[in-house]
Amino acid sequence: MLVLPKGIRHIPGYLDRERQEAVLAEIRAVVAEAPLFVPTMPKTGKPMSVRMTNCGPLGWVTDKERGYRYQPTHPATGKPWPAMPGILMDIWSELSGYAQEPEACLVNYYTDEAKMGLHQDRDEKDFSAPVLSLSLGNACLFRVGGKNRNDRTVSFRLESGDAVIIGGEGRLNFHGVDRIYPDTSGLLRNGGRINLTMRRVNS
Ligand code: MD3
Ligand code: FE
Repeated sequence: MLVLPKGIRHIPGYLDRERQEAVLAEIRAVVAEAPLFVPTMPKTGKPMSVRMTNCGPLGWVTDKERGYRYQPTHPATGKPWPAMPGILMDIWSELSGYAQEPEACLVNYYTDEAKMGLHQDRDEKDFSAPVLSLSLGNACLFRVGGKNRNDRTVSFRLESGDAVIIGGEGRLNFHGVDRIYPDTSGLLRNGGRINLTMRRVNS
């Protein structure tokens, strides 16, 4: 039996197909207004393989010059991020157990070749609020460890419709996406995977 670290809860199949389609339609509208951008690593400028955009008052961005940060505008268009869709607000209230609304929703798009290295999320001011993740499209192999890079990790699949809730205690655990499994979902016509990560940023 797979045991996840304390503070990390996986809910397989939380969104049924109809609700996945409804969320996807909203995300397509977000991407139309706030195009996917190529995030680059601080200092080196090396591009990540994931493409990103955001909705809500704040969005996570990174580039060579200014590094990881949250900001209220899109890095290419300079426009404010699109509003957080109501359906995402609803899912946040159903699952987060947190009274305040999410401030940021990061949209990560993975082609079937993309991955995300093991990392910690520490660009938020408030680590006590939960983080809520929703997966759409092809499955991935997700990995989560402890608070130190060298801690033991556990790996499991995230499928379309799955939710992961990271509570206060799991907030600083290392995590990453090792691979995408092609042709494991019919949700996205051109394959790949979308992950939505909803957060509080400034407490
Ligand atoms: C576990 N995204 O954008 S979401 C990220 O699937 C990120 O796109 C991954 O890691 C993705 O930063 C994972 C699930 C997640 C988010 C935050 C966590 C898991 C986490 C923070 C601590 C531990
Ligand atoms: Fe992360």
